[in-house]
Amino acid sequence: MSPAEWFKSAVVYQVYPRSFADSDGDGVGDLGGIIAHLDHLARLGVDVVWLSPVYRSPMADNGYDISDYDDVDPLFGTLDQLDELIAGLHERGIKLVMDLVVNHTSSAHAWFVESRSSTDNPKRDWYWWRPPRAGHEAGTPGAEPTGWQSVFSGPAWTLDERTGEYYLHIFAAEQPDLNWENPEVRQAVYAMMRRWLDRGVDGFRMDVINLISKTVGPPDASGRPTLVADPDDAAYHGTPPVLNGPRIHEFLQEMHREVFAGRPPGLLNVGETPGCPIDEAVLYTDPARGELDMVFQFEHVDLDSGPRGKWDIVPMTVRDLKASLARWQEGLAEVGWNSLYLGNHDQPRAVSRFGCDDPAHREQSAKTLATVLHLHRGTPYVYQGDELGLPNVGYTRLDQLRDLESLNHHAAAVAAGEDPAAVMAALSAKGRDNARVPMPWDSSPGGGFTTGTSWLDPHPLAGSINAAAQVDDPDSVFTHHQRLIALRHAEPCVAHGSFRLLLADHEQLWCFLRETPSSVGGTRLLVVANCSAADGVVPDLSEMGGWTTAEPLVLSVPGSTAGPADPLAPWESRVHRLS
Ligand code: TEU
Repeated sequence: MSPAEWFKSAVVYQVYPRSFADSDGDGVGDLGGIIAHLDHLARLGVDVVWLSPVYRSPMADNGYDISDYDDVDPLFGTLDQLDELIAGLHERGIKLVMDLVVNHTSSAHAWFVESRSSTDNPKRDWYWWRPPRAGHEAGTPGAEPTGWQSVFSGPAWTLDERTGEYYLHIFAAEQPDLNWENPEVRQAVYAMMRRWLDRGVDGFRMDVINLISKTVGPPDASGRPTLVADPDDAAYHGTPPVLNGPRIHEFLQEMHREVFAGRPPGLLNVGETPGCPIDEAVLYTDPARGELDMVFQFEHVDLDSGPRGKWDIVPMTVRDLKASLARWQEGLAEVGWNSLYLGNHDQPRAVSRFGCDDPAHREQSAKTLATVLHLHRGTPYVYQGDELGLPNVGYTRLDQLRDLESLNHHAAAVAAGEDPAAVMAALSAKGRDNARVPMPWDSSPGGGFTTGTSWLDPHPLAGSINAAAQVDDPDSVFTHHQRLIALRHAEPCVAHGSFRLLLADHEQLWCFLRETPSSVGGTRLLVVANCSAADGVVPDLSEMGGWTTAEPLVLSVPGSTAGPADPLAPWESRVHRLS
């Protein structure tokens, strides 16, 4: 493996700073809290920490609305503490990847404050400003330049009264989109990225990076390129057509040249790319193209979304899930690289969504989800709390929630006549606050997250599901993650072996084979997992050819003497090395 491919045997842990650990008692997680828990990360065995934003921000979207890319928000601490975190991680052999949010800034960023000040301000064209639609008075319904809807509900354009023009925001009105067509914008972003690398950061997780290239048309009367001008065009309405735009690869290759080229190997750049199909992911992650190392694709986390989107929850089966991941294994088998994740700060808890949060099966299903994820080909991401098997909270009331995405959706859906109870049920199942519940460190009141009152209520199960209860327990979900991470570090086949799905049509079993060529050892790793509450499920493995020995490597039921083809208990999984 070349040094540039180091990330193929690495595991990344995502820290959502607001909810990880609070060191000053204000009820909000901070850098001091992360520094105080670095040994938890070292003990787990992870190689990289992805840190969600800690930059200055009005916190409209919990930091994904940045007002100063070069400073730490006082809520989280200081630049000196960030330097201490970088040093503390590096001392433990752990890299730090920062979240890079450059599709948009905060509306409080100096760039936007200047841009909005007048139509002839030098930074006017750093954002997407457009006049009201022809024939419409500014501020009247339908006067927005296009009929696009924001991801966080409502129009994707907001009128600025001072100049009578609208500005584009794919997300919240507090998150105006940067105009990447403007080379000044690009160069300012690249310079900022270089400053962070010079400070010792090891790369970036690039927020919605495949949205930065908008499809533009001929200049309008003001000389600015049109976006979708024709109201009869389907792209004029609904979700903005900004995914994987016409210049995205050009921009990413320019970024690579301007920021990363010439730096020593060892950096990690992962793009968050909603709506990215496999063929685009190959282009993004082909090392020869100099764009990204890997991407977060969304196919599997959109399986339970119906035609009306995320909150239109539809049934999803194990067959759907394993088929989706297998498509991506096959699609990026020869060129490119997969990230592997089941949860993050935007998703509901994996064990509730893909496993089983019935107390009888929660722990086993959390271990088995980890087994199948970590044994796929790609770089696994562990989201804080998922290493403990933390389930969804079970929200029942709107006042328990804090996330603007959920609160905006509730307001819009109820205003549109939807049943408030059904809307609340969807928010409880898929709302982002599930992932943002304070990390439970011990069984003390509040779970050891803060000595104050946490910004979001502690998990109701923190008394029993917490780090202190698991780190020394050989049968815990935490320890199971440790074993999986150690296996990836010790067994090259986990990182480099081919992938072959077995029993593709089985409704309960998730089984697959990982193999390396005989020229490099000829290792065969077999994963058998029962992703159901059914007991005694027997895997028919005749399709894969036999074996003479089947060394158990990682078992969700420690001490099991079962072989690969023996019956599996509910949510039991086994990894065997075959010869
Ligand atoms: O999320 C981008 C994204 O795709 C969101 O639509 C996300 O999937 C959605 O919230 C799930 O319902 C990124 C960040 O991860 C997210 O936290 C930010 O809110 C968003 O961009 C804007 O920066």
